[in-house]
This record gives sequence, structure tokens and C-alpha cells, in this order.
Amino acid sequence: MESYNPQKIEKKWQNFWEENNFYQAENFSKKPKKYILVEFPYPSGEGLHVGHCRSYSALDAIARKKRMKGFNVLYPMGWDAFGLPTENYAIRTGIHPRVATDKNIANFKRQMKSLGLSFDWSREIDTTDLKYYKWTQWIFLQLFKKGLAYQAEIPINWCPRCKIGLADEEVIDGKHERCGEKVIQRKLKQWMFKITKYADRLIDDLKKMDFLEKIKIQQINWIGRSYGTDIKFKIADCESEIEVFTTRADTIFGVTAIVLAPENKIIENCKSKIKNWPEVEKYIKETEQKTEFERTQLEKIRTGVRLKEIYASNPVNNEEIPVWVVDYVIGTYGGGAVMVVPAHDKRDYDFAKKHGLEIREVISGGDISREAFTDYGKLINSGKFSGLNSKDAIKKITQWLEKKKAGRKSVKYKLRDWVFSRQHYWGEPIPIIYCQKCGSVPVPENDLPVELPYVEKYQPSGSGESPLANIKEWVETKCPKCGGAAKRETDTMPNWAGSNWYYMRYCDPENNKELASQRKLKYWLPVDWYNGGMEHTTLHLLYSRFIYKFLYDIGIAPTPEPYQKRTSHGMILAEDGRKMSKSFGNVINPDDIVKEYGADTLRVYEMFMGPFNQTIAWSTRGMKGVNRFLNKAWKLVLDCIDNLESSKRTIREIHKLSKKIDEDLEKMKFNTAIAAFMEFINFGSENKKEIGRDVIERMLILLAPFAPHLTEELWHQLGFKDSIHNQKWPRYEAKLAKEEIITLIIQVNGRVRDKIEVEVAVSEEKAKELAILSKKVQKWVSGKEIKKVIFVPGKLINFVI
Ligand code: ANZ
Ligand code: ZN
Repeated sequence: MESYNPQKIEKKWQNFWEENNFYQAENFSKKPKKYILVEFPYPSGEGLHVGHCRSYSALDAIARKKRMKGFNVLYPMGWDAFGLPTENYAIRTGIHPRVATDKNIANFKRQMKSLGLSFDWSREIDTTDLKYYKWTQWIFLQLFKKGLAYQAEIPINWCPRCKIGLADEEVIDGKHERCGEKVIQRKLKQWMFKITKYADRLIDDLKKMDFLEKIKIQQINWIGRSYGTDIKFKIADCESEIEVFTTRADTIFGVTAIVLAPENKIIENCKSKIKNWPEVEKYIKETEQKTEFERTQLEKIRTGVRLKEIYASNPVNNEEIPVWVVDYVIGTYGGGAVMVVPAHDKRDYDFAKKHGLEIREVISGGDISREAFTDYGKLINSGKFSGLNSKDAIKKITQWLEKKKAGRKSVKYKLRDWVFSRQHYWGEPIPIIYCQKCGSVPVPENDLPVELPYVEKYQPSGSGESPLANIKEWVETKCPKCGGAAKRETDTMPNWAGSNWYYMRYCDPENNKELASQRKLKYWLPVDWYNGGMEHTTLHLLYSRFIYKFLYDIGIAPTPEPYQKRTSHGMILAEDGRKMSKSFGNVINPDDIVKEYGADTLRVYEMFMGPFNQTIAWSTRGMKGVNRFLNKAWKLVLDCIDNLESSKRTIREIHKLSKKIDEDLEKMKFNTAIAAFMEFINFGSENKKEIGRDVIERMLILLAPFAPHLTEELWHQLGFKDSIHNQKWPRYEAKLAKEEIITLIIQVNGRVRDKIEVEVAVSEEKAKELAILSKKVQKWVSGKEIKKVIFVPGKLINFVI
């Protein structure tokens, strides 16, 4: 008998599938559609990571099953290829990013193909392809037209090492996520997207979606919607008023100071009235260097400077309150001002202790001599509002303020508008032209794409301009409006731009007239099932939902949401439990596994290694175990190839397996599905005479989504000419899949003492155990020695005492 040799069969079947276009999705097929999507990778120089394989293999199994169930499945792949690593590589080596990208893509593609993934390669896309990014630029123009793309001179996160502006999301713990350098603040003119306009819809529409719960929660927290009250405090001396945002209007009688963000314009307005201006100015200057992270840490020392002789008036009792400038108030949230209630807010409590402010209790229930009492409670020392509970008081006080025109109900969001400019070369040029006369003029749609010019040097200028600024012939152009001399925008888009909408392009990748045809979008969207990394929940997932909603609003996207269902896979760590990294020398290269054990082993192992959404360490032992399982399956099939009939219990076992695989695949419980397979193969290997042809065929079909090559080979060895992947997914008979239950009679010395329900295949050991548990039986046997047990399978058990 031939032994299992993946090296011999895998390439062969990959070619067979490709030549026959097996996995090409058909537009407008009569079959119901299923759009299954995995996040497309950034084609780095490192090649495919085993973590990529985890997502791709798992969703491949699901795609294959759906095809066998009669769906017209779209399972596409492409390249998210703009980005910094390639640019940095180019700077280091002098190899042009285009050249490096093409090489990396070719390598990734070779690796994916060696895994036998059922991607529809006819729809492959590349975000750095001119024909693709033309539409990324087109989307930018639509946002610009609707006023959702705008420019602002804002303090942005700046990485001094990479010499580049960063989005909030790229700053982790105050450091640049890519290089680890401490981020500082710097003012630059930036393109911004008004994602905040969509904040409510981005939260509220989650209700309708089938997303993992923790994904929903992360998105909601990121957007950070909070309901509260805006309250105005008048400053008598400089005819100005301070607006604060608070979620705790019930504490307003406990306010003993107002604190302003250093960015707050009021400070500048009141400059002439501030007696200690030099001190204040110095403090503001110092803050400018600090990042938001440094400023808002809960445990930090609460610094601040009092604005001498400036007082604000509390609208509820006209009390005069001192005003301070402090760095822990953020200029861009609320009004950039906070009413300080030391008795009931932890930060305010620390601040009051440090600077000797009064701590005035207005909510009862705590011990404010020790710490701030931050819970809700009953109001005290609050004039006519005393006695109310916090919730009612928030409502009543807000209403009262509304009447006095000193406040109103308000909603605030943590989410900021999205900084969309990068001072880099390897990105999509922003299609805007600056004219002295006409201002910022959009490139006419007919002139798209604005092609990224070829350059020799990609070093960022460090002045805040992108390397493109040095290419005179490219920068200098004509104004599309007045025809006068004008200059191109030299900033490029961030690496999220191309991944915002790529899944739409798969529906119609060759279209030169539109981003994709309406009919095709309507047919394929929304994506039925999208799997990707948990780390993309607040970035890519949120951004792409926003862009899609915008496209929906202008009549391009056919549905309000792009992804019906979103799941996530856990990371794969190295065998030593650390992150896989070149510097640790612990990277598992999928190429090596495929070469030595085969793609099917890699695929099945990655699905078997643990619960799909959990982070897990690679185990070579586990991987070898899976390889042994596949060898055993191979042998079982060939050993039983000539058996004609299956035993009744074998048929029952295969229907049980059938049900298990069917249900587990849908719930992404790949590991338990494969464990059930292993059990079945063990059972079969011990009872080969009972395994007939029908059982073998069904088993192979069930295994096909997991191990596509091995099953295809055996299928043909069984004599079939058609591919196993074109077979119908087997239905199981619920009756058979259920355990058959019988009534077991329990006797003691030949007399019936009880009856119990047991599985038909119950063993003597198990039957004995269950029978002894019966109270009625215990009455007769307890304290006595059991001399003999007579067991008639499926009928009775008799204890002789
Ligand atoms: C008074 C107060 C009393 C507050 C109290 C809390 C407890 P969330 O839920 O995150 O929206 N705040 C408002 N604007 C701020 C800014 N620009 N920078 C820093 N802090 C700011 O938090 C809202 C609360 O955060 C507001 O309610 C305000 O403090 C503070 F016993 O107002 B509170
Ligand atoms: Zn002009």
C-alpha cells in the first residue's frame, strides 16, 4: 500500500484546482451567495507568518463547507501594500519600494498557494496598483466634496525618530507603535476626516450586527459616548464665560475651582486681567511638549497654576470660584474646562489636597476625610436640590440651568476626527492642488489617478514635508480652476486608506469606470463573515465601517453596514511562549512545515491547537500528533477500500461525527471537531472490518474542508473522477446521530429490582457503575459481597450476592 506522502500529492492537486478554476466565484449565480473574507496582509519582507495561516485555513474550511452546501462562495485575497516598513526598507537598502513590494507579494502568493487555500485569485487586488488607488483617491474627493475631509492646523503626535505625524491609534503608551520612540506634540497642517459625525451611527448600528461581544464593546469604548451637561460659569472681569462639560451636574454645589486646559482660548482673552501672566505663560509653554498620555495618567502629580484675581461665578449660587490652568484637562474634549469637585472626583481630590482647595461634601454616603466619594447618593448642602438622589438631581439641575440659560444637556465623544495626512513617500498621493487664488482645489475626477512619481530619495525631510516636496516637476502644476500656477499636495494617505474599502473592490476588481458596479456590489454585499485580528478592532474595523457608511450615504454602498458577522482569531506565539521574532530566533516558517509535513498537517494543526479565539503557543509535538492522525486516516481509507458494508454501530458513529463537524464548524470550534475526527479514526482503525465504502466516502467529504489535498487524493483513489470539493455536504440523520437509548434491567440474585436508561453501547464497567447508584439496588447489595456479575449487553445486568 502506498504511504501518505504530501510532497507527492499536494502540488498536483493545487494545479488541478487552479487549471479548473474551482474556486472562482460567479457573479450573479443562481446559487445563494456567501462572501467570506479574511483581512488581507501587508506583504512584508518577512513572508507569511503562521498566524496568517491560522485565520486563512480556518475560514478556508468554512468557505469549502459552504461551497459543498451549495453556496456561491467568494473567498478573495489581495495585498495591503502601502506603508512604512517597505519605505524604511527602501531607505536602508536603496531598493525602490515598488520593486520590494512586487517581490514580497510574489513570495506571499507562493506561500499561500502552497497551502492550498481556496482563494479566488482572479480577483486579486493590490492597494499600490494605480488602477486600485485611483478609487482610493476618488473616495477622498467625495469626502472633500461633502465637507468631511478638511484641513486643520492642529497639534499632532510627532515621532522625532521617524519624522512623521501619527494618528492617536499609532501611539501606544506615549510611544510610536512602530519604533518605540517617545512621541511629542507638534503643530502641523493636516488633512482630517470627520469620523465624529458618524459616532452615533457607528455605535447604534452595532446592535444589528453579529459581531463578537468583545469587539462591540471595544468599538463602543473607543468612541466613548458620554451623556452629561454643559454648564456656563461667567467671568465678571473679562466679559467671558467658561463652558465645562460634566457627567455629574448633581455635584455642582461642591465646586471649589474651575480648571482650564492650557489650550483654552479664554486664558489668552483674559491675559490683561491675569496678575501673574508670566507664570501662567511659562506653564502653558511647558505643557506644549507633553503628550496627552503623560497629561492624563491617573496617578500623576496634579500640577497647575492659579490665574490670579480671576474668578468664575457658579450659576446655582453666584459663588465666586478661583480659576486655574492645569495640564490634565484636555483641550479637545468638552469645552476644555472642568468644574472641580474635590469631594466626589478622585483627580479633583488629589488636586485639592496638593493646592489646599476646599473639599466640600454634597453627596452623602462616603468618608471624604479619607478619599473622594465617587458613587451616586443623596444630595446634601445643595440648596433646594438637597434630598434628591443623584440621578434625579442631574435631571432637575440640568433643567434649572436650561431655564436660566446657563447650561444644557449634552453628549460628548472620546473619538476624534481622523488625521489623514502622512509625510511619506510610499502612500497614495492626496488629490488636491493649491492655488494662490482659488485655495485648495480638488483634482478633477477625470484626471485621476494622481500617480505617485518615481523618486530616488525617500528620506522624510524632517521639516514636516513629505519626500515628494523635493520633486519640482511633480509638485508644480496648473490650477484646475483658473489655470494659474499651482502646487500639488505632497502629503500621502495613511496605510489605512487602501484597506478602508478593499472588500468592495473584490466584487468588481477590473472596473475602470467605477469603484465597482452597482449590480455587483448589490449582489455580493454585505460581507457575510469577516475574520481578522483583535488588534484591528478600533482601527481598521472602525475606519472601514465609517467609510462604508459614507459611501452608503452617497448612494454607492448598497447596505448600511459592510460586515454582517465579525470574528477574531487568537495570536500564535512561539514554542517558548514569547512573540515570534527574528531577534529571538524562535520564528516558525510555514515553508518549513509544508516541506517536511505537508500543508494539510499545518492547516489541521493550526485549527486543532486550541480554541480559535485564544492566543496559543506553537507546539511541535502537537503538530506531529496531527501528522500521525492524518497518516492513520490515510491508512484506514486504503485498508477499507474494498469493504462492502458497514456495521450498524459504525453507521451510527459516522452520523454522530457528521452532526458534530457540521455544528462545530459553524461555531468555529475547529479544535473539538478535529478531536472528534481523531476519535473516529481510532475507532475505525480498531474495527476495520466494520467500515464499509459508504462510511469511508462520507468521512472523506467531512474531512475535505480541513485537509483538502489528502482527501482529494483518496477520493480519486476510490475511483472518482470529479473533485471531492464539488461533492454535496452530507446531511446527517438526526435519529442516527443521537445515541440510541435502551432500558437496562437490574437484577439481584435473578430478581428484578430496578430499571435504568442507558446508551445501547454501554460497557459492562459503566453498566455496573450506574446500576450500583440506584437506591433500590443499594438496598439489596450494600454491605454484601458481590460474588459475580452477569451482563447481557443491551438487556440486563445481574448481581449475584
Ligand atoms: C465634574 C465632576 C464631578 C466630574 C464629579 C466627575 C465627577 P467622561 O465620563 O469620560 O465623559 N472632564 C470634562 N471635560 C474634561 C476634559 N476636557 N479633560 C479632562 N477631564 C474632563 O468624563 C466626564 C468628566 O470628566 C466630567 O465630569 C469632568 O469631570 C471631566 F464628582 O465634572 B466631571
Ligand atoms: Zn486657482
